[in-house]
Amino acid sequence: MSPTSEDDLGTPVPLPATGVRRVVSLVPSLTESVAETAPQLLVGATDWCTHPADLDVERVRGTKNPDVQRVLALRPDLVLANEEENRDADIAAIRAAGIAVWVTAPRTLDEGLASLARMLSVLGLGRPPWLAAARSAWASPYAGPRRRALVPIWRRPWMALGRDTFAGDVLARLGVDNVYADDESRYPKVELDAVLVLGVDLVVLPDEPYAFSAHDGPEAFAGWEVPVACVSGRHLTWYGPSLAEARQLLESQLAAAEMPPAELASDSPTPAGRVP
Ligand code: B12
Repeated sequence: MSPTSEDDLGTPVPLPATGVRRVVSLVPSLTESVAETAPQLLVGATDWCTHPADLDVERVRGTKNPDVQRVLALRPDLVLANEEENRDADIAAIRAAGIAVWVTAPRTLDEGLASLARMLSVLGLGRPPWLAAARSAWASPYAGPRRRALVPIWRRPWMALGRDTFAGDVLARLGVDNVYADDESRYPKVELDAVLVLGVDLVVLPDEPYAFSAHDGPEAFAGWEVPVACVSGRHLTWYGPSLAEARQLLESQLAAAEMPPAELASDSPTPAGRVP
């Protein structure tokens, strides 16, 4: 009989008695976690699995549209997934074909670290040094002043971090409170004109999933009279080895927030939309 463990959603996952030897990851940050710890286990990953840069495994298309037949053809012992990155239908199809799937679902930094530890232990990998480094990097509480921020993650339409997100918790631990933390959605579509009434003193623009940059994003907030911080999306939203350096990097990127350029972009609110 195979051993069984429960994934983050409490679903029993049957595991091979001989241990997990072939893994397909459908989540970029989990791909990096396995690749940095035991690269020989990984046989497949998505086209969006960009780290480590030299990762040389079969690609199975996107996180939201994996090629299920290609996943199955790789004969994995275990497929790694995430509740919000992947679609239930794809996970159900893989399970229906008799392949075990481990679904992660962290919504806070602590849940992320615990989820990674459990996933790595199911893979027979124990506690790698990067996980200890990530724990220690985030161990001390933030003690400085707090700011209220809008954190867009998409443009056309504008979408932002909402309720119960891993990235929202990471920012909260850096003194940045999300103005949409109590929204009913986790990634709401937002009207920029409506945001200012919420009281914003910072805009945080990660460079993924939308590739916000100094040239695409900050200009939409001209007239808001609040600084804009361009930050690494990977360090903000990925639960994995990047957490070991994320605190220091994000702190410095938040500290470097600047007033946006003066010209107004076509989809920015007018200064009249600002509440005095
Ligand atoms: C919000 C968002 C995020 C959120 C996470 C939620 C998500 N991915 O949906 C954050 C900001 C964390 C994120 C991160 C990333 N994202 Co993203 N993201 C989006 C965005 C802007 C909206 C998606 C959306 O509407 N989600 C909300 C709804 C659909 O999700 P939901 O309410 O959570 O519902 C889903 C789950 O609940 C799930 N579900 C429900 N019950 C169950 C049960 C089980 C068992 C499971 C498994 C699932 C499940 O099914 C629902 C439908 O998918 C899209 C772009 C766009 N405008 O569409 C890109 C997009 C989905 N992201 C994308 C990518 C690639 C990424 C990143 C890899 C970063 C990057 N390089 O761009 C990272 C991965 C982080 C990681 N951990 O590895 C791509 C996917 C491409 C593809 N073809 O597969 C998109 C399409 C953007 C793009 N570049 O084109 N993203």
